[in-house]
Amino acid sequence: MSRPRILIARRLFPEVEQRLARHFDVQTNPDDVAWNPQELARQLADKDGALTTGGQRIDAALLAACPRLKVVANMAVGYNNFDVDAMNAAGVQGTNTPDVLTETTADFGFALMMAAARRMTESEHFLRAGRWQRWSYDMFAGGEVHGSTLAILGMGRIGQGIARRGAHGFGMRVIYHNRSRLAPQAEAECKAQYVGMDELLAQADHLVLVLPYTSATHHIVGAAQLARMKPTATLTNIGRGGLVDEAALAAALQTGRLAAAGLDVFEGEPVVNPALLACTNVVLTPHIASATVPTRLAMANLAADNLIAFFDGRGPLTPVNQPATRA
Ligand code: 8YV
Repeated sequence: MSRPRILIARRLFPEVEQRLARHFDVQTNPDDVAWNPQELARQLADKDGALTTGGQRIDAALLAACPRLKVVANMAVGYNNFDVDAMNAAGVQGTNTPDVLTETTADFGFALMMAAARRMTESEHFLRAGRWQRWSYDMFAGGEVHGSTLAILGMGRIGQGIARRGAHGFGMRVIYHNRSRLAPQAEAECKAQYVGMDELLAQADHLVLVLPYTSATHHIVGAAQLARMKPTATLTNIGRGGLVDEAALAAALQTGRLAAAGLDVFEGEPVVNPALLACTNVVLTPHIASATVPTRLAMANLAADNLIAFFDGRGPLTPVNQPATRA
């Protein structure tokens, strides 16, 4: 029997590419081209499976052009690049990479919140520009982190990781809002109190967004929500750019309606809204919350494990959908 054909959509750890090549006929992307949808469909037209990295849209149009495709393993915990309904209808299994990135991503979310609150990049730019000439009492005076109120919107694994860091490491009061309330034991572990969305916004000293991006969470924080926050508060987004109305956020940052923001994700990434680039009180990073070498390797290996288990007939390890059987 011929071996399944796999596309690895972006350049990956050589050891993971080699591992996959022991199981499959593998096509790699050594030049690391970010293919457009038409080119991706062309590359996938004769493939049985794919390893994607979150930036490739798997939708009805692509699936129609790729009749052999049976499984797509996303090297990301988020899978908003998957049209799950279209994949279910087409009989295509999707998988993601939960758990292996939780603590690393929570570390980064916490660091980004702190960097925004304590104005770290803004003050570094000032220093590098040779503008530091003397001490002054309010030079880059920011907001307090320890002992303040940490508000988490989206209390999944990563949200809970950030909550634990705030509660246990920094003595913060932790409040959260989520589709569903955590079990009492999970709430106790991160000393977190469930509140409604309005209360979350009004009480937040530092609001952190860690929820999945869906049609229901599109622009979940816009002008109306920002208006309910304290002007001294910060907003950090490590979920997906589309959770925030970026134009409204930029306006709030520019007018002093909000003190600062930390953003690792952007609606049009890798293109960043110029209105955000024009704000000095925002820390901007290029979607790197999970980017440590061990974590990215674990993510790549889990995506590979999913493909291997799927084609072995063991079933996917971390499925995200329940597809109809593909003919
Ligand atoms: C990924 C992420 O690195 O896991 C996610 O959902 O956003 C990041 O950890 C990114 O999506 C590229 O795979």
